[in-house]
Amino acid sequence: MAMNNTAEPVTLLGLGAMGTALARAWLAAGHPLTVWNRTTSRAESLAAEGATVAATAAEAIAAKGLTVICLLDDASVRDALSEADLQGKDLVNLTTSSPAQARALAEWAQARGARFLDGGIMAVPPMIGTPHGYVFYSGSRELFDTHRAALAVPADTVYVGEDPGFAALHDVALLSAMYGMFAGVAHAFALIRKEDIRPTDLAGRLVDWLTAMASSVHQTAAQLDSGDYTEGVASNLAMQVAGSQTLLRTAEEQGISPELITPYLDLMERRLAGGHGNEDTTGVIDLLAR
Ligand code: FVH
Repeated sequence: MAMNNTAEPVTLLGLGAMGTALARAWLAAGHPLTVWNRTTSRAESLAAEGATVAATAAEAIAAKGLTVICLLDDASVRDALSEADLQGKDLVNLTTSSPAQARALAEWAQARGARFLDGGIMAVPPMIGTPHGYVFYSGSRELFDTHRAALAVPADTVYVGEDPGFAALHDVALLSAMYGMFAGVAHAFALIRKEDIRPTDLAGRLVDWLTAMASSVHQTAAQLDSGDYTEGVASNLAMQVAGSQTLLRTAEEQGISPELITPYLDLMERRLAGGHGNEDTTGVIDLLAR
């Protein structure tokens, strides 16, 4: 791989599916790259592509430049960092974490003399190094600004604040919404599965419908901002709860368990029982606070 003299050195801990994709993006952009992985054999192909392989995480971190971590989970990050000298180091953790885990790791790293930035990757490995996907970052703004060019190599960067927990919170909020969508999609396919309707035909219709409905997110946000959940309401809660009985009856008729959709329908009913039939479904959010 041709070295770019102006590209800063990067150290990467973790060569799983995502770590390997990140490594290839930095190598392709000419960044001198040091890598470490618990299972050394996973570094072999990258060594052939120009990466320097460190024997330990501590040795990798001791190399010059930015250190990026992309391991399985918070526990593996703690393991990998336990022996390293972090004094004066810039650490970016792209491992999926909870906000509290990210804040605790930031505090731990800062107490050892490092600057810390947490990241939440909104991409799957094939998107790395393409215009698709991006990474949320939060924590040290100085670190982010210093290494912005290197961080932008694998994917676009979106800085969401000094709180090191915010990147994780944005990441998990988006992933949680995605799983809600996957649940609805699974239910929809289950409904038609035994009928003479091709899943590939339903797929296009589902995508069109979900894309159209996605813009309702902006209305929900505006209602949360104003506190008025009747603002701009087109389909009120009373009507939606009445309609949900048809969803349940159809699941019954088709011999399908409604278990993926009932949690949300039950919350709509509870909000209606609280006397909010003229509102949008936004009030469901209030019921989730513990
Ligand atoms: N892949 C994806 O689609 C998602 C997209 C969004 C972001 N996630 C997060 O990225 C982190 C890494 O994910 P990954 O896809 O690279 O995961 P794996 O391929 O399973 O690789 C795991 C790496 O972690 C190493 N590892 C595991 N346990 C330990 C440990 N105790 N000490 C040191 N390293 C550990 C593992 O090493 P090895 O098994 O090869 O020795 C891999 O390098 C993750 O947070 C996703 O949520 C990916």
